[in-house]
Amino acid sequence: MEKQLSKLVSKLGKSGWLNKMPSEKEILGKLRDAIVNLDIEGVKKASEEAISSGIPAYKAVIEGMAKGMEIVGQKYENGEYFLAELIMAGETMKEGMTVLEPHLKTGDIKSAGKVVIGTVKGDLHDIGKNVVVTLLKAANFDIVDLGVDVSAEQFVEAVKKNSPDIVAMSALLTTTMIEMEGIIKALQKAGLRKKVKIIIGGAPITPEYAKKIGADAAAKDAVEGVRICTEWMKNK
Ligand code: B12
Repeated sequence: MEKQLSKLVSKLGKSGWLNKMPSEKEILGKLRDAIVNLDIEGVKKASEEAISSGIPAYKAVIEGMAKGMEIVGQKYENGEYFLAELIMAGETMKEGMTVLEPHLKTGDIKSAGKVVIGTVKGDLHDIGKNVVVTLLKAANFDIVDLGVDVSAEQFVEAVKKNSPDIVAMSALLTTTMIEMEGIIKALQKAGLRKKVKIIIGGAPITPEYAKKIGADAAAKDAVEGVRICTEWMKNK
């Protein structure tokens, strides 16, 4: 059996068939480029290719599509892309997510913990937050998603109502990240701060900023965020 298999592999190798199979790097590159080129059909195709090649869905999101979004941001800064392209890039990423998201789910296992999450007041960016939500769900967390433009009062109300283990906040703008401090202060004032762990994220967020405003952690991406939340729940 082993001999037959190695014969087959060698035959395929000689025929060049194996070499024609795109590598993981190539597929992730296709995903990145499809986002940069605002190519909805291309992103769907590359997402399907990623899944059929056995690339983990989270990797396709973080190392493929999110990398493309970074480039879109740079193009916007350089004046090469305008708001219309930013919107299209967001829509393109959402299409990719519809293919990848079902492959991130792990089923009905016991909840790992409860997370209240939202994008802070004044900020409408939700693609990154939604990636975090998807990966937290895949790790069996119960999620209360407050959406975008969420005020301190709404966070406080949601914590009172749902008694979560973790509060997660997202901000993509330097003008809205400052809202996070107000939300932490509001939780303190309501006597809820000690009952929850707080994690923050988004492009302008750093661990130093988290420390400065009294959050428990900052994550550079959704994978790191889920790892931190999972660690917290283990130590609870
Ligand atoms: C798409 C986009 C938009 C879309 C948003 C669509 C949507 N539904 O979200 C639209 C067109 C609406 C938009 C609007 C604006 N945008 Co915009 N946008 C972007 C862009 C290109 C990509 C953001 C994105 O989705 N990235 C992909 C995701 C996957 O990455 P992410 O959000 O960073 O999230 C990851 C991590 O940060 C982390 N994470 C995020 N949140 C959280 C939370 C937690 C708890 C954890 C653990 C982790 C985590 O995990 C995620 C996945 O790994 C960025 C450029 C960039 N490179 O960030 C500009 C950018 C953020 N936008 C910018 C600007 C200026 C604007 C506008 C003001 C433009 C305008 N003139 O109107 C408006 C503001 C609207 C508002 N009030 O919010 C600037 C911000 C500059 C600044 N320093 O503040 C950027 C950086 C572009 C630039 N280079 O100038 N934008």
